[in-house]
Amino acid sequence: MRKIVVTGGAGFIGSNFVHYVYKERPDWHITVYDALTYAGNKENLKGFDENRFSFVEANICDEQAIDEAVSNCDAVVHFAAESHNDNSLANPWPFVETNVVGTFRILEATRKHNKRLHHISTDEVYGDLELNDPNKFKETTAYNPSSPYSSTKAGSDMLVRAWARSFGVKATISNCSNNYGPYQHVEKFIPRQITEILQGRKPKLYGSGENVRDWIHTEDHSSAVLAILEKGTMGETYMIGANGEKNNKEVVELILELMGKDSSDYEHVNDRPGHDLRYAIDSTKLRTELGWEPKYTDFRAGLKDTIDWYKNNRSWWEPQKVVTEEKYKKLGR
Ligand code: NAD
Ligand code: TDX
Repeated sequence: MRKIVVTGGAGFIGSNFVHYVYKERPDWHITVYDALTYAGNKENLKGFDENRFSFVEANICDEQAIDEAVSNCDAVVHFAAESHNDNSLANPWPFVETNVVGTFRILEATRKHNKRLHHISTDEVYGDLELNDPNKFKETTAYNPSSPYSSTKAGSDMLVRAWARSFGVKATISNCSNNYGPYQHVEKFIPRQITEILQGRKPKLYGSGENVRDWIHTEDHSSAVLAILEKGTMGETYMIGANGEKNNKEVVELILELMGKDSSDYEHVNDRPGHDLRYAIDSTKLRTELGWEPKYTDFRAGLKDTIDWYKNNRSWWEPQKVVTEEKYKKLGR
C-alpha cells in the first residue's frame, strides 16, 4: 500500500490519522478528500511535504469526484461523516445524505475500481447499556441505534457489510468509542466544557450526568485503524476501545479540578432527547488478533494535555465557539 485517500481528513479524528500515518509510514502518499463543512478545518493539516500529501476539496456524495479520487489510490480510509448527535436531532437530513448516500458512493467507487476500503464507524450503532450490565459491546452485538446520527452510521455499516458479501468489496469496519484529544470541535462534550471555563462560564451537564462514555485518546484510535487497514481480515468488524468508562459528572468534575476551579462549579441543563445511557467496548478481538494496545491509558494525563492545548490554541477554536453556543442556546442546552 502506497497511496491512500482519507475522507473526512480535515476533521478531528481524520486529521489525527493523517498526521499519524505521515509519521509512521514515510513512504506513503496521503490524499485528504474533504468537503470542509463547519467541522472541517485545513488548519488541522499543516506541515506536510507536497510530494507526500495532497488535498481534494469535494463532497463524498459527488459521484464523479469520488470516483476519480478512488481510481487513483490503493486504499480508502473513510472517516467523513456528520458526527454530532445534537445536530442530528435538530436537522437529520445532512446525516442521511452524508452518512448513508455518501458511503454508498464510496462503496460503488471502490467496487468499480477494486480498491481496499476501511470504514470508520461508532459504538453508538449498538444502542446503549444499563449501568450494571456486565456485557460490553462486541462485534456480534445486535444493532439498535437510538438517534438520527447513530441510525445513519448503522445504515452505512450495513451497506459496507452487504457490498463486502455480495460484491466482494475488500472492506473492513471499525466501531470505536468516544474520542478525546486536541483539535476536537467545541460542540463536543469535553472541548465544550474546557472552552466554557476558559471563557468564564460554567460547564453544562445534560440531565443528571450519570451517562457513561468509554473514552479513548484519538491517537489510539488512529493506531488501531492503521493496524486494521494493514492486518485486518476482509469483511470483518473490529471494536476499538481502551477501557475508559467514566460518567459525565466525573469528567466535568475532573476538568474543573485540573483547571483550578471548584469541582462542583457546573450547571445542569436540559437533557438530550433519547440520550443513550452507557457505552462500553470489549476490544478483545483487536487486541488478540491484531496485537493492538492503547498507549494513552492515563485519562487524567491525557485530559490535562488536552486542556493545555485548548488554552494555547484559542485562535483555532474561538471562531467556532460563538456559532456553536448560539445553537445550544436555542435548544436550552
Ligand atoms: P468531525 O465532525 O470532526 O469531522 C468530519 C469531517 O468530515 C470534517 O472534516 C468534514 O468537513 C468532513 N465531511 C463531512 N461531510 C462530508 C461530505 N459530505 N463529504 C466530504 N467530507 C465531509 O468528525 P470526527 O469526530 O472526526 O469523526 C470522524 C469519524 O469517526 C466519523 O465517521 C464518526 O462517525 C466516527 N467516530 C467518531 C467518534 C468521536 O468520538 N468523535 C467516535 C467513534 C467514531
Ligand atoms: O454540553 C454537553 N453536556 C453533556 O452533558 C454536551 C455537548 C454533551 N453532554 C453529554 C452527552 C453525552 O452523554 O456528554 C456525553 C458526550 O457527548 P458528545 O460529545 O456529544 O458525544 P456522544 O453523543 O457520546 O457521541 C460521540 O461519541 C460517539 C461522538 O460525537 C460521535 O461522533 C461518536 O460516534
